Amino acid sequence: MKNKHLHFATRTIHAGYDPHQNHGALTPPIHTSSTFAFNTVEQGGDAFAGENDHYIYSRLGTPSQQQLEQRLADLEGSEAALVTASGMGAITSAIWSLVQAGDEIIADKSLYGCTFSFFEHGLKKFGVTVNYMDLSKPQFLTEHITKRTKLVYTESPSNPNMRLVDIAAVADITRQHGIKFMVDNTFCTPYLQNPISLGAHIVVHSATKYLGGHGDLIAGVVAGSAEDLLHIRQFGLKDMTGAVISGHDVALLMRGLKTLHVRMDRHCENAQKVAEYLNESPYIKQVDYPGLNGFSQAELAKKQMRQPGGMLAFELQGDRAQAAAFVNQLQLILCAVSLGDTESLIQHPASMTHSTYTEEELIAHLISPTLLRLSVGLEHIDDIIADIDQALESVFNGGSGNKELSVFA
Ligand code: 7XF
Repeated sequence: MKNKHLHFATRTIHAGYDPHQNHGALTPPIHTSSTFAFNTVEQGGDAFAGENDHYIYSRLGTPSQQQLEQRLADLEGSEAALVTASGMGAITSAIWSLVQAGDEIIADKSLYGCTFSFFEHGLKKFGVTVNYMDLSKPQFLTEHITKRTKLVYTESPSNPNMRLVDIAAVADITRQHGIKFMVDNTFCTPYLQNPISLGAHIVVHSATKYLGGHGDLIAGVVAGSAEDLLHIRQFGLKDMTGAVISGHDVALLMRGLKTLHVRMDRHCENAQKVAEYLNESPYIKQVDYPGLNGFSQAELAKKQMRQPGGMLAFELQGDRAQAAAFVNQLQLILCAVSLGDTESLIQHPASMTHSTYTEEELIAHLISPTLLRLSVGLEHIDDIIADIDQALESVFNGGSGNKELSVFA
C-alpha cells in the first residue's frame, strides 16, 4: 500500500498491515514462535546471508514485528524502523552500533536519567566520550565538533524540563560535518513532530509512553535509513543488546497506535488548559509548556511541533518539601514515573526519573531540584484542575483538601 496521499489518522490504523493477506483478520496475528523452519539447508543459508527474506529467529524479527515496524516507519517518515524491548533498548542498540572506543558524542545538557547514566557510566567505560552542551543554542555546536565526533544526540522537548532544540538547525550543521544526528522523539510522537523530515538521521522513542498509550507495555523504536537500520538490527540489537520485543507487546503496541492521534489531541488540549491554569496561579513560580505564549521557545515550538504536547514542567513557590507536600496531597493525579498514559501522572525528577544525576549534576544540566513533571492524562479537564487546585490550597492555605476527587473515596 502506498500511503503518501493518506492522512496520519488513516496511516496509524492501516499502514503496514493488509487484512486480506491474513485471512481477513482486522487485528494482526501474534507471532510467538522463536524460530522459523527452512525448507532446505540452502534456503536457511541464503536467509543467513541476507539473500532471501525468510524469517530466521525472532531475535532478528517476526512477521508481526515487521508489520509494526512498517507502520512506525510510515508514521515517522523514515525508510525503516526497528522495535525493541524498551526505549533504553532502542537507544543502546542504536548507539552501540554507531560508535567505537575513541569516538566522541555531543549531547544536549538535559536528558532522561537512564540515557544520561548510559552515557556517563556505560559508554565512558568503553572509551566513548560524551560532551554536553546547551543544544538550544545550535550556533555554538560547530566549536564543540572535533574530528572524533561521530554523533549528536538530543531530546526535544527534553525530559524533564521541556527545553527544545532546533532540530533543523542542528541537522544542517551535522550534515555539513558528516556526523549522525539522533533525536529522542518520545515526548512528541510522530503525530506532533517528525525529526527526519527536519533533517535528523535517526529517531528513537520510548514506545512505553504515548505510542503504547495505556501503560501496559515496555517497548522502544529506532527509525532511520534502511542502511542504518540494517546495521542497528544486525549488530546493535542482534549481538550487542539482544533487546528484543515480545510478540504480545508487538500486539499491544499495534493496538495502542490505532488511537494515537485521538489520544494526542486530547492530551494536548488538556495540557494546554492545565498549563494556563498553573500560569495564573499565585502559588506557581514557573511553568514550562510549549503552548504558553510566555514560553521562552514558543516560536521554535510553533516551527517544529504541530501541537505543544501533553507534558509540562513546573515549580511551586517554595522549597522541595512543599513540592513534595503538594504531590502527596493530590487525590486523582497519581504520583508515578512514566508518561503518556491515560492517567495523569506527576513525579519529582530529582527523586525519581533523574535520581541518576548527583545534586551538582542536576544544577549543571539545568534540572531544578524543586521541579515537578506532569504528564497530563485523558481524565476530564475539570477534575484534573480541581485536583491541582485543592492540593495547592491545602499546601499554601492549610486547606483540608478534597478527598472526593479520589475515585477510591
Ligand atoms: O526504556 P524505556 O521504555 O523506559 O524508555 C527510556 C526513555 C527514553 N527516552 C525518554 C525521553 C524517556 O522518557 C524514557 C523513559 N522515561 C520514563 C520517565 O521519564 O518517566 C522512565 C521512568 S524511570
